[in-house]
Amino acid sequence: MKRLITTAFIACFSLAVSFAQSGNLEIHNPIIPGYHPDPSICRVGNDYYIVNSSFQYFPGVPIYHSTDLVNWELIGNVLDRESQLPLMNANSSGGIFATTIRYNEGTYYMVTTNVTTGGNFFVTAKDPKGPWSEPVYLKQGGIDPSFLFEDGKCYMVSNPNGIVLCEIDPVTGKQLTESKVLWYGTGGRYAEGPHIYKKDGWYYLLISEGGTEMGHGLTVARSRDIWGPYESNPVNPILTQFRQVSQGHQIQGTGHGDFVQAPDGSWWVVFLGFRRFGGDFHHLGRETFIAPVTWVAGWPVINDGAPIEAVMEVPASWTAKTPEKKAWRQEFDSPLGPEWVYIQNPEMSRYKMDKGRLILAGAKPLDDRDHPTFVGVRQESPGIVAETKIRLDSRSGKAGLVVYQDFTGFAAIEVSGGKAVLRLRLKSIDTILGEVPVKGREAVIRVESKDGGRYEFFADGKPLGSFETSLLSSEVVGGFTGVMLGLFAEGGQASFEYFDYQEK
Ligand code: 6LW
Repeated sequence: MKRLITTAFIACFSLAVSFAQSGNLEIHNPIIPGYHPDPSICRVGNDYYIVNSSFQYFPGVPIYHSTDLVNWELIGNVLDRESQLPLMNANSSGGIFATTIRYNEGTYYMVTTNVTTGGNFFVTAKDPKGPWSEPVYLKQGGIDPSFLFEDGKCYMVSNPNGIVLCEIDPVTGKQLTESKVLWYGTGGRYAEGPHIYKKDGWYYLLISEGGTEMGHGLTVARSRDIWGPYESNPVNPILTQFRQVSQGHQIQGTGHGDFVQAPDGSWWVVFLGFRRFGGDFHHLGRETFIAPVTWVAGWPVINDGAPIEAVMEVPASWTAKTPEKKAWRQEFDSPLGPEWVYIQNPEMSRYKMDKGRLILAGAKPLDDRDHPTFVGVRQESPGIVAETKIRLDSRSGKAGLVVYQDFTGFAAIEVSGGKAVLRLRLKSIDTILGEVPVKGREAVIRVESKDGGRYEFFADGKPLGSFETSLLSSEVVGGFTGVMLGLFAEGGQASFEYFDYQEK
């Protein structure tokens, strides 16, 4: 069971709950913090849904629900069966790339690419909480597929070479027309993440350019005919922090977005961005942000052209409660919730619960890339405390708590016979940063980050070592993901009494 921690912790970190003034919506960006890239959004009635890419993790494609665009609740993972999501031996940042969610006549569609196995496909559901169908594979290649439903037709865009359009059968996936190139973008590298919309007699083609780093951005083109020709917006890009005015902002890399219209007629864009810590480094992955969209002379304008800020008061016809910091304890007496994910497809015989303990049977090392025994959650705030109580149940093997960016970059508190060690594994570096003795193979192990600048590690309250979060950043380790906080076992068997997660 997952219990909210509501007493001592809340007193310590004072969870301010405030209401924005009527007529202004207070947005706290990112709206879905931690590794949640490539957001796609759809609205059905008063309900909004966002999906994100998930790469090598299983289950895949987290799906969030909101009624106010500010508060988002994880309601599941779209791909929760191996038949939908084969990930064996998937490289870090392989697996599931960008996703799109759409709704048409009673059916939800989630379309994406498994870059490891299978390519482009979609799944469908009557209820976004699932169950979702088996995959229907698509012929048109490239990444970042998206659909537009119009007048009984289903159009697909993706980016095999330029942004390409075809019509498909939304039941069988069969391609019904040739693929036609619509646009190559404005000349930025990596024209990708396309979505197509119909508004006021125009087709708008929204894409990302610049690569998903500092120079990322959104550009748009329009046409009266879905097949083109498309004219580029004269003031592209419509979103980027890669300008002089925003060069000092913590938030960078904004791009890869999707538009949505609220019931009151207002328009919004959700997009990815990242927050820098300790210089030009980000370790929490690409996160999901939001900004208002207005239409000027037939073109979308994002946030009035102003930079994206962490807190923005924007005009809206509704207000919303400010999201709270998270603080919870996972007790191991019932199945884990959708926030817990594995690396590649797990062998569930290695993960058992008994008498309130999570029992992990160790397998290959974490850096082996072959479905190690690992289960973890996203680090969703720069300031966190994560703690567990572990008991090594076998004479051999080691197990513990890991801050994991990918299989070439992680730091683990490893408990083995009589000691807890802090091991940093970073590309060609594999080193022990600290060691303390533990009694009887049991220890309380803990990682803290006060403000996103450093990680500090402890065993039974004794310091094991610390280092800058930049060592586990995407700039150093590489990849498309963000830090996960996980429990693991390598060889042997270990059991865990609880897992605490607290945001500062
Ligand atoms: C995604 C592409 C991108 O498919 O990065 O930022 C890729 N944009 O559109 C992986 O997230």
